[in-house]
Order: sequence, then C-alpha cells, then structure tokens
Amino acid sequence: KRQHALAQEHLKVEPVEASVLRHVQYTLARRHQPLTAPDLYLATALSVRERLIERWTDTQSYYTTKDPKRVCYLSLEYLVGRCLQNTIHNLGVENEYTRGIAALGYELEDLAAEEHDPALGNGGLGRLASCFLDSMATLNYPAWGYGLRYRYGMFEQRIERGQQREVPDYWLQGHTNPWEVQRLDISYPVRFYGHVHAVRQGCNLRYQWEGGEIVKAQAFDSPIPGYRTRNTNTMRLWSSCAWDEFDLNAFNAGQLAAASEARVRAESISAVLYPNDHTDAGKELRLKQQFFFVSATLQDVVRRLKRSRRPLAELPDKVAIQLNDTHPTIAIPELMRIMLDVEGLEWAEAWSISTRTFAYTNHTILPEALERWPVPLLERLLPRHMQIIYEINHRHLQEVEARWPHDTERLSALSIIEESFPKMVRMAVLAIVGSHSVNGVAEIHTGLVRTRLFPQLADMWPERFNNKTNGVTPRRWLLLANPSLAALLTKWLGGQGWVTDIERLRILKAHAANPDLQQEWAASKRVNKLRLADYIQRHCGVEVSADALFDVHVKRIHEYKRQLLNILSIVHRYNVIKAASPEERAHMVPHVKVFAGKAAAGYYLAKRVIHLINSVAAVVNGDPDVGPLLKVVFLANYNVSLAEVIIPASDISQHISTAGMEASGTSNMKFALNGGLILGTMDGANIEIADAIGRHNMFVFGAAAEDTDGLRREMAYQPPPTDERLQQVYSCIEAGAFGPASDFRAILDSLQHGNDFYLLAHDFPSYLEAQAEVDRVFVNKADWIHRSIVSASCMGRFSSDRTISEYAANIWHLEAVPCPE
Ligand code: 26Y
Repeated sequence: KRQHALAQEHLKVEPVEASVLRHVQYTLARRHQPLTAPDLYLATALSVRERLIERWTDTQSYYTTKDPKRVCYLSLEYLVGRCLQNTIHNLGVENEYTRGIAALGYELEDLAAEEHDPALGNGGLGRLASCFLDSMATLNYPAWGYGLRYRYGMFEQRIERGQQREVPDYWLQGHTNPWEVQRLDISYPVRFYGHVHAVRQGCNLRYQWEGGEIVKAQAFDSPIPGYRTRNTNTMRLWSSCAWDEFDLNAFNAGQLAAASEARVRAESISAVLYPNDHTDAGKELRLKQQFFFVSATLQDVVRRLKRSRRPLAELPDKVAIQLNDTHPTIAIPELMRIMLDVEGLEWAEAWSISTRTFAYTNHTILPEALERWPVPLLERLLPRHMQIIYEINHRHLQEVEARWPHDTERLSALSIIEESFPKMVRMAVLAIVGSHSVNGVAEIHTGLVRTRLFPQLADMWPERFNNKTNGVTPRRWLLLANPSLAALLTKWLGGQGWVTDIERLRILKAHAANPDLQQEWAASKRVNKLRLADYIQRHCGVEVSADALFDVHVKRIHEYKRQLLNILSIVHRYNVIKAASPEERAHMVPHVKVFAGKAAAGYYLAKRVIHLINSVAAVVNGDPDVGPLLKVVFLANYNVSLAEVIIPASDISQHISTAGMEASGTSNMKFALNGGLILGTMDGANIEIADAIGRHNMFVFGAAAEDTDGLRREMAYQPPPTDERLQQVYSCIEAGAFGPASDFRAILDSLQHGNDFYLLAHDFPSYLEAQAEVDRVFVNKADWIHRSIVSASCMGRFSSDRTISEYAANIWHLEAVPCPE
C-alpha cells in the first residue's frame, strides 16, 4: 500500500517533460544526442506506459481477488492500430501530454505518426476483434484477447508501374515495442505429431497422446485500457520458439544442424500471418498456427481456474470462450482432450462443460472461406484430436438418427466429416455442434447462416442461432480519427459523454437544419478533406480540390466487393465528360475517386483490378481536357492508420457488394458515423444502417439478396443484352485506352464470357442512376449537410459498446467488474 502511495505521489509530481526526458536519457541512453522525433516518440510511449501498467496491474489483481466470470476472445487476427494516442485519450491525459510535448518543441500528433502500425490481421474480422477489446475494457468486462504474435504481419503493399508488389512487414525490427510486455514466467509446451497410446484403467480405456515434437509458446501481453475507467484488460499473444535450448555438450556438426533445424521449425509457427481472407488454402502450417495458439490459450485458462482452486466442472461458470470464426475451432477437441485424458473426466460431463463454454461467431457465407481440414493431415499432426472429432461426430449423428430415423440425406448434411477423397473435417459444423451459441454479424447475414448455410443445423437447434450486429468503437473511429468533429460534438452535446454513450448523437437530429450547426459541420468536413488532399498530394503527386465530391472505396480487393464495378463506372464518367459541351461541363460535379485496399498475393483477378484502377487513374489524371472534373487515386498500403485519415474525409463511400455476400461490413459504420453518406447495395449492415438513418438518406441500388439466385438462373438461360454504356466501357479498354488490352484480358473475359456471377452487368444501370442521384443532391449544399448530420446522429446502434453489451448479456452471461480508482 505504502509503495503504491509513493508511486502515485511520484507520478503526480513528475511532469510529462521530466518523465519523457528521463526515458530519453536513461532508458534509451541518449544523454548527449540531439532530440529526434523517433526517440521522442519512444520516450513518450514509455512514459505513458508507466501509467498504463499501473492501472493494468491494479485491474489484474482486483480481478484475482474478485474472481468473476471472464470472457476469452480467441482470434487469429487483431488489427490494433497505433497505440500512443489511443492510450493517452483513454487514460485522460491528453492535455498534460499535448502541453508537455509542446514544451519539448514537438507536436504530439507528429510523434504519434512515428509509431509503426502493427498489422496482425487481414481486414474486417481482425479490426472487429480490436474494436471489441476496446469496448470490453471500456465497459469494465473482465476480458482477455488471445491471439498469435506474428513476426511478419500483413505484407506492406507497394504500387509499382500500377501494380501491387508485396513487401514483408517485419514490424518488430528496429523498434522496441513499448506496448507489450514479454512474460518470461508464462510459457507452455505445445505438442505436434506423435501417437496415441491406450492404457487400461479398470474396465476403461484411457488415451494418452505422446511423442512427436514439442514447441514452446511464450506469452507477450499488451495492456488494453478502457476509456476513462481504471479497467485495463490483457491481449495475450503467443510467440513460438524451440522448447529445448541447444545441448552444448552434444555439439558436433551434425547435431548442430539438426538442433537449429528444430529451432527454425519451431519459430516458423508464429512467423507470418496468412494474408488470405475468404480463400482457404488448407496449408499444414496454418493448422499448426491454429493448434499452437489454441493449446497455449487453453493451458492458460485451465491453469487460472486451478489456481483459484476450482474444479473443471465450474469452467462454464467462470469462463466464456468466443471463437472468432472457425479459425480457433480446434479448441473444442483440445479442451475435450484435456478433460478426458489429462483430468480423467467422463465423456458426458466433459462434453457438457465444453459446449457450455464455447460460442462461435460466423463471419462469412462464401463457400471458399469455409475451413475444411483433410482427415489424413489431422491424423498425422493431431492424432488424438482426430479420434475425438470422430467420437463427437459419432454421438452427434446418433442424436440425428434418433430424431430423424433413416434420413441419410440429413445425416450426410449434418456430419462433421465430409465423405470426399480425402475425407475432410468441416470446421464450421464442428464449431456449431460444440458450442451453445452460433451468431452471425448482421441481421441479413444471420438469416442466411440459418437458411442457406446450415439449414439442417438450425433445424436441429434453432435456439442456438442468434444475431449480434457488428459495431465499431467511437473512441478510435470518432474521437481519435476526427478531432474536429469530436470537438463539435462535445460542444453541441454539452460535454464528452457521447464518447461512451454514442446514442446521445441523436440529439443533433433535431438541429440538423440549424444553419450554425450546418456551417460548423461543413467546416469540420472540410478540415478532414484538406488533410486527405494533402496526403494524396504527398503520396500520389495528384492535386485534388476539397470542393470536389470525395468518393471513397476502401477495403480488401475482392470480386464480391466489386471494385471493378466502380472503376468501370469511372471509365463511363470519363467518357461522358469527354463528350460533354462546355455548358454541360459547367454543371457537372467534380469527383475525386479514392481507392485503397490489398489483394491477396495469389488472387490474380484482384491484382488485375488494382492494375486497371491505376491505369485508368494515370490516363484520367493526365488528361488536361478533364481537369478537376475527375481525379482517380489509389492509395497504397491501406491499414488502420490510413483508414483514420481517409474515413473522416469522405462525402460518399461505397459499400457495393453483390447482395447476400458481405456478412456485415464495418467501415460502412465508420463512414456514416463521421458524416459520410453511403452509396450501397442492400447487403450486410447497410440494411440496418438504412433502417436507422432512413432509407432516403442512403443511395441504394442493385439486386436484392433474395433475387440473386433467380437472376443467375435466368441469365444463364437467356443472357440479357449488355447495357450500351457498359459495352462502350469494354470497347475503350479493348481498344487500349488504358494500356495494352492484354493487361486486362482476364478481367474482360470474366466480364464478357463469364456468367455475371457477381451481377456486375446486372447492377450497372441502377448503379449509374444512384450516382446521378448523388450528384443531384450534392449540389444542394444544405440538403447534403442535413443528410450528413441526420445519418451520423442516427448511428448510435453501431457502437461496439452496444454489440459487446449484447454478447455479454446473451452469450457470455458476464457482469461488469469496475476496478476502483
Ligand atoms: C479461412 C481463412 C482463409 C480466412 C481468413 C480470414 C477466412 C476469412 C477471413 C476473414 C474474414 C473477414 O474479415 N470477414 C469479415 O468480417 C467482418 C467482421 O465481422 C465483416 O464485417 C465482413 O463483412 C466480413 O467479410
């Protein structure tokens, strides 16, 4: 206590400058060098970190005393974003630090930009996990995020000659990461391969998994501070290394080679993030990553339970485990193995404990993203788990047979094992059979999970399926990313309460027509547009006007997200401008089209689309005849920090997936929250956003999800004629207007000889109509701003605070445990 009080006192009296300089001088040992921005960033981070660690250790020991139920969020991906400003804001020390850093001759914002943005995830699913961690801490839930500490994160994207080149992201090199603590006291052995040994115990057989290879899982913890609360949770990421150090006595050349091979093999497990989303490659190393992370996590969970002297039977009362997609699903057989083989529980009890502990979130209905593992691979890598999966399936199918006798079709649809060559384990089916809750991430998506993806499972356990519409954290996506709008909100809403109660924005709706508010609103948007214009100038060398309509399309490049539809419409717009008279041009709305996003390295068509966008950009931007009426830019290396610059600056953002294919989308929420209007299809969370803000405040087009199957069938039977404008766009590309047509042959073929699976040609006319409507509204500034205010003010439902409260109440049965100040 006394020590604590002393430390408190010390922190109180040590001003920011002194603390930062102490770190420059003594931690970084740069007493005689001039101050540089990178040094100062690190010293500032280390200074903030001291306050963070205090809260963190207090929270953790408070949780230990209280011993409440906790949630463990298991995710192979986290897209954390930069930490410095987030931590400073959540701790409520921004004034102190802004002033302190200014006194040292720097701006806090500039130092913050020195931080490397860790990219330990692909896209939406990883960023959602990080938004959830922020909300869980802010709402005082005792929560753990578990994951993998990849040495190489998502590749860095460079654009060279219009094309994507992937550069490895060795994010830890040359940096000390002040936001993590290596826990040398926390590591676990993880086994692979080996064999199963059966031992007779009385009249029972007990199984033991032995031999094989052992790898060490080493914990790295990052404190996750809640906003203006003492609660600070833990994100624990596992790093792999060899279990045994070299046996120095046994060294001879041959053994050295073998020993270092084993080390390299061990370290390779957490070496690199699989940069694929939505296409499962089924690689052995990926399965190793999944099991490695899951095994270490479960050992950690069980150890904690035992430390609090509780029997495993109490696990479901003390821990909820949420599986972020099927990626950690091997946790189900692993927990069963621990209970059966290590703890000696009987099957029925173990199974009841397991299913009451696990819950599963599905994030996609695309067949190519559904994980399936070959049985022979599982038998070799995890032989005991394969046995357990067979046993789970056997009992599961017995239950099916009892309810629906002699229904072989149903049996094969419901089986965890797919009877193919080789046989495959369907991880989603395993996850559903082994959980008490299965949720989708938006209303439409949950509906499709029930009716299209797993109708037989939903039939069997209707109560198991539920919806949790995604949300985003207003801390990062409004308070941090958009300081000018945040200041406006604080002023108009009479304080900062909105940061944790975003529903308060609704008050603004009544003032949407107020000219003062409108004028401040427009001024704030302009500040953000100028910031993006500056970024574009510096990174693309293209000058854009903040008076133009900023039309943004940023997300992973994928056929179903239809960046192609957008760029084709841009070619059409270019054609229209070229053909227009000066009078017509005078009435046109100038557009800046902003693209960003990464293509999976092996996704050929997606990479061609990037090439096409850049090729169109080069022609359009270089055409003096077009001038400011149209600019097209592709911003390289889309990541969380770039999103923070782009999102607040949009007038329009596009979320135009083929209906039924985007599970939810979360950037749509961020854009709308920042006063951007949405051009979108009736897909994912767009539908609920339209409901919340009023459909007339959104620009909607395209086929509806329930019509897509029928349309595809019709079109296959009788292909409709191609829209003339679209035909003209094809002709331009064919004619080499944007470089050799051969560069885009694959795209043209997919469009002209494919079956329009993504309904691009089908939706093209209504897409152009929606764009025309956008232009008509944009010229009426007051109307536009009115819509912008109304839509932002109705976005309260899309805070991840709401989402997490629903998970906590309905799935985890968790109570908040506020840590006393
Ligand atoms: C199996 C493996 C290759 C794989 C890896 C990553 C499969 C999928 C993914 C990532 C999926 C993902 O990011 N899904 C997105 O999740 C968001 C959060 O729920 C949704 O908003 C978004 O619609 C969905 O595409």
